[in-house]
Amino acid sequence: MKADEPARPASADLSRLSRAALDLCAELATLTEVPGQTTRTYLCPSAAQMHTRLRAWADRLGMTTRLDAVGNLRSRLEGPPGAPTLYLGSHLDTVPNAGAYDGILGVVLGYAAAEALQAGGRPLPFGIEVLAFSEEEGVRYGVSFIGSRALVGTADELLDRLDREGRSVRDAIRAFGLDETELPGALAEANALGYLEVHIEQGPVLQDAGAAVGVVSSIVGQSRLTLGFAGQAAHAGTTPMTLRRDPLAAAARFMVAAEDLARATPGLVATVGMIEARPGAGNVIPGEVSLSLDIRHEFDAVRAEALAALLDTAEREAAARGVTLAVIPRMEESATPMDAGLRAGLHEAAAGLGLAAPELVSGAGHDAQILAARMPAAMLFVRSPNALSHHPDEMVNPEDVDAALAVVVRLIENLAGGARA
Ligand code: HGY
Ligand code: MN
Ligand code: MN
Repeated sequence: MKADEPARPASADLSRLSRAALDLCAELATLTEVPGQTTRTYLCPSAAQMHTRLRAWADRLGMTTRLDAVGNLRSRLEGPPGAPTLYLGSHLDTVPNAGAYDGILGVVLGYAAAEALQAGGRPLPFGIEVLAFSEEEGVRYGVSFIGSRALVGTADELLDRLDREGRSVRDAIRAFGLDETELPGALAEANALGYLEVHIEQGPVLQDAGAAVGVVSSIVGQSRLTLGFAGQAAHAGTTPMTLRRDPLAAAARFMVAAEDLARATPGLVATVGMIEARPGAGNVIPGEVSLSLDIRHEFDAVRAEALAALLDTAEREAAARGVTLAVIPRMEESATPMDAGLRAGLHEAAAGLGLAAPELVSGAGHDAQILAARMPAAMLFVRSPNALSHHPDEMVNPEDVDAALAVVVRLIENLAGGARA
């Protein structure tokens, strides 16, 4: 081993650690607020069970662990005094009826990387902090990234958001035994070395490319809104078609237009994931309809133009039926390029391991696009063999997770070697 070559843990150790991480993902998937499926929303009771299991790994490594004001679990290996921190991690919340890897794989691989680096024997010239973000999916409050936004100082504007039961983010924080006035203490360091997130790809690109891992070039921008169509509830049998003010008919035309536009616009995706018609009886023309719109594209201008066109369509279809339209913006995130230096570091580490690591745009949103506002941020994707996610059949190949851990550890050792004082 050359003198300046950083010590590297044997690949057998890395494989043992990555399998332990996978076993932990399988165990954590049973921690849920809905028996029989994996569902964990913001600060639900199972989040506390997650914290207990993750703390056990951190404690074994001698890491110092805390819960910050929004419920992010944060475990640190201290570096030399005054040294910057490299943040690793992802989110521990899930969508309803989720798989076992979205988010949490990046958290447990953060602990596995910390253990591998410790085993390398030589102290790092920077600190390591493993982050388990409390909320990324936006399920409970309709807004994503409550966890990571606390690290960049924008979570305070979410404190009054209400969930379906009328409880605010502030209520949820206090009910969990936390204190929102301590939000300033959640800020990430100003001179952080960076943020590195390992995450399943959740799509078909790496599988089609035959690659175990991929380097994210940028993360798409996304807009999430609620559209409320209001007409006149009436008798389904006695109300002639010409006298109806049917919001569901207007909403249906809008949904078809959204699919048509997305199919016709390269790289655009538009999704209506939730729809509710009230009063919700088969023999009653609905009075009100609310639906969600999630629209995304790699380029913000394309997304903005498509959104404007779709809102025009919604207005037109509503007006044609004497229906009113209310548009409630829920979330807006710009497309975010990943840090060129860390991307190059990931490519160098992968090449050093003989791995192809194609670059790809992330169609999913990630905490890395929030952290990028305050530090260099990068993501390493792990192949999704069946291209399925946000579904219980989400899967990974264990040997791909081995590869991902090896790339992350090698990158960090290279950063240490280059950054060694
Ligand atoms: O919806 C997403 O893009 C991610 O899963 N939060
Ligand atoms: Mn997700
Ligand atoms: Mn995710």
